[in-house]
Amino acid sequence: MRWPGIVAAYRDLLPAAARVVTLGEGGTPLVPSPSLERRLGRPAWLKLEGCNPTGSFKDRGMTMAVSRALEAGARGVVCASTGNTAASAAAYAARAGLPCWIVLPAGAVARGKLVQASAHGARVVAVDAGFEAALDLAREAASERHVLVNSLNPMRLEGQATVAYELCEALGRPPAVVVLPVGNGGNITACWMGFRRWRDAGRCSALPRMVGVQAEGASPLIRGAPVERPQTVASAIRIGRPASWAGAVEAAAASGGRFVAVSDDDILAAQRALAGEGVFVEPASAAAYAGAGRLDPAVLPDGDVVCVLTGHGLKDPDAVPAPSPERVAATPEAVRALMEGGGGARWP
Ligand code: AN7
Repeated sequence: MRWPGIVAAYRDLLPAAARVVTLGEGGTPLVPSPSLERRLGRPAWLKLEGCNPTGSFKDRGMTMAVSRALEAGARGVVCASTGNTAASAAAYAARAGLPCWIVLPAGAVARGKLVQASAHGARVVAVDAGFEAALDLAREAASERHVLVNSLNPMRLEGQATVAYELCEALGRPPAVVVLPVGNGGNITACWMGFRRWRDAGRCSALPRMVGVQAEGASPLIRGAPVERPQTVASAIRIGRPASWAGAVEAAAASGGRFVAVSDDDILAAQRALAGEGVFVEPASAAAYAGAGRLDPAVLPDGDVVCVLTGHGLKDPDAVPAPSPERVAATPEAVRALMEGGGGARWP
């Protein structure tokens, strides 16, 4: 069956769109995590949002935001970004035939994301400031002609809510716990909205606990105060003043969930562990897995635990130690001798 993209798949739960700009986003794999199941003693799942068209969950929101912008007669779209919003906005704007303007914190965006934005023809502006200032700039520069497609645009959250619908359908009921990385707070807000919509439509009665994971050096929601100069290897969530602060707090509190902080070492170890079971994600996404590993099985509700893995590992190749292939003679004997000895390129 051909997957039509989230707008067509969940038409009954989304605002109407006359003309849909889609790249077939959503419908992403949900695969078991043997390591997390062992750790938590419950069915544990990985939602592979890195399998979206531009390699991150942002595509779910971007199909809605760009469709609506086109419909409203916009001349272009604009966003600030730690990288994935930029890549997604650039792709969907290209698809719509609209120019795309991107404001980035200089030197703070992973290589794969920058490459994507320029490949799709976006105009990229870098400022000597953090993401928060870049967002302020984009917001002020935006207008009816140049529509802001950050998650402050309500269409973004509408689209991102569809991850909740997919989880409920795939499992036949809502998960007991959903763990996801939090930067600006848009995604946890949208996901929680999605579960409540699913319940209000009479399709389930229970709701999951929402657990938001932040990096220790960029954890305003755990500290309860903005972080002036956020630091973490997970550049996607290097955000000290989340725009959707209230929505994120509400999602965790109302669902009986919480926020968890994980160190950069935890994040990189989680990235390696996931890669070891065949799933390559960027550091921000690995944070969710690291946070899930911190949950105490003794107080965890029964049922499925889902880790939302928001972005693909290829987004940020520099976060991984450079591979060092073993050099051998170009003969089958030399290669076979290595294989028999169990050698090969390893992640150090
Ligand atoms: C892989 O692209 O903020 O809490 O500008 O790229 O909704 O911000 C990205 C965020 C998690 C956090 N995982 O989601 C941007 C941007 C990945 C991300 C988040 C981001 P929010």
